[in-house]
Amino acid sequence: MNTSKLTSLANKGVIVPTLPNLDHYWLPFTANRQFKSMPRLFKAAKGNYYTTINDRSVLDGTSGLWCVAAGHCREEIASAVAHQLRTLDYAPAFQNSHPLAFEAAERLAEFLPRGLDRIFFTGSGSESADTALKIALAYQRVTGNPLRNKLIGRERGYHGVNFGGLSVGGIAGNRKAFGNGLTGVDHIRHPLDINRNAFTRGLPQDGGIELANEFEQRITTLHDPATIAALIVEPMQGSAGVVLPPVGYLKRLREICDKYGILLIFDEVITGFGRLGTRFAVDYFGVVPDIITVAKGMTNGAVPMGAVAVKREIYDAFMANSPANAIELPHGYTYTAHPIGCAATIATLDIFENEKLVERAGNLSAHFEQAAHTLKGIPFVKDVRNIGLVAGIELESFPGKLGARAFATYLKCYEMGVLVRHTGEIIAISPPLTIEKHEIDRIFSCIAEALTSLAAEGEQGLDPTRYLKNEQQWAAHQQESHQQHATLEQAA
Ligand code: PXG
Ligand code: PLP
Repeated sequence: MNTSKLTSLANKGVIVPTLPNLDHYWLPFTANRQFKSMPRLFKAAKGNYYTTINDRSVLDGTSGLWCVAAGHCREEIASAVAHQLRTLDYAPAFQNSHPLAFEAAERLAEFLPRGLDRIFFTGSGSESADTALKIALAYQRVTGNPLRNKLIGRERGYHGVNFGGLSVGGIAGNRKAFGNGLTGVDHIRHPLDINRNAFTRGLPQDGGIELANEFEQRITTLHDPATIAALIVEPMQGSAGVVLPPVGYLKRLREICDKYGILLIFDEVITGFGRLGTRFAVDYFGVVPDIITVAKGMTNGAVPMGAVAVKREIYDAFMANSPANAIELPHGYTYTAHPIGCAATIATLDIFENEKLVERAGNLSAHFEQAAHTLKGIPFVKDVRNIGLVAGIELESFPGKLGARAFATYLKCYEMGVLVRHTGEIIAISPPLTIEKHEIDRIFSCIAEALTSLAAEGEQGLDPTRYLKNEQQWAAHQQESHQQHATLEQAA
């Protein structure tokens, strides 16, 4: 039912539902039927907290989906975006542009690791991943290596949901429904080894070099290395449940890429913008790729936007090897360098600078690590992994119900007013960089409490219908009142 119909009913003294009609929106990566039976809706947010539609305060332990690094509803971003919308709402991205696009690129280039200072704008992390892969393939072609056309990704990798990123990605559940994807793609092993490294604080110490060497072995035995265009990896695998590279691993991957002329792409959609306590994972690990992808934190989540930064030599190669007046890269989006995205990016970079957010995150990471590892010994916790302001808590599954325990933990924490993220049987924590120590403590003590109560409840604790009774009653009531309105409306 539309708003004007509801308003006219309200004017007739009929009670109007406060819950929107849930029928039409198909939620992404969500169990839609389950969600719609107990909708978890936020109506506002400020700083490190959300307000739910039924007026509860929820501490944001996840920065939204890893994106709201500077805390919610930042006035600086809101006013920059509002101003831009009133000044220049849109300018054609192809064959025209606007000054803010160049300013945003320059500001980003200053913030990014040195040398990665030629910037292509996108609308999301998925678009960044596909753009980076296309630039890598086209680069090999313009530099006279058209047979270098294979792409290598990694098991458990996440590079978004578009066909390129999906193909190099390595999360089986995301791939299997969607056919064959790109051809000419292979994957290297992921570095997670719980048996060896459970409860390691920070990076695992051992095994990095041998694991990276497996990449070399794979490309030389299964492929001619001269057919590989690029290797794409997340320096820390976020979506697959916080998988950390062992010491020395990324550096060795870089060496192997150099040895065989393979481009190295770091997908920093999650690790960029201070998440590890450094500006980028590049700074944390001291390993510099040829191409970096970013999104999320770049606009503080306020406007959908991403970017791909390439080494100057890559950009220059396109300029040097394309005919005069030719389009050097036939690629781009309607919304590439969208004015409001550029305004949000610049405002976000200002906040990072003014509030020294990266240093703040770095200074908090020891406390965060300590708090995360208090979960050792809590029921079902079989590993805690941490780096910067990221923690992954891996749980033992209930037999035959993979993911049910993490989902119940998420629901229980949500009831207790803390938002955590669950993926498979892993809880991932990644609070805004503006988080306070007492809030960090609250997140982990809430998880401990949730798990302890799940242990007491046994299998029935895994049943989602046990949680959020208010939301459930309210959803049922609201659905009913939507139906009543529809009936009244028909009768009228
Ligand atoms: N690359 C990486 C490394 C990512 O983490 C993407 C690309 C895709 O970005 P977009 O903007 O297209 O979603 C991502 C996104 C989670 C979670 O809970 C992670 C992401 C997105 C949503 C949820 O781990 N990562
Ligand atoms: N589909 C059609 C029919 C289009 O015309 C366009 C862009 O012009 C697209 C898809 C791509 O849209 P976007 O540039 O927003 O990615």
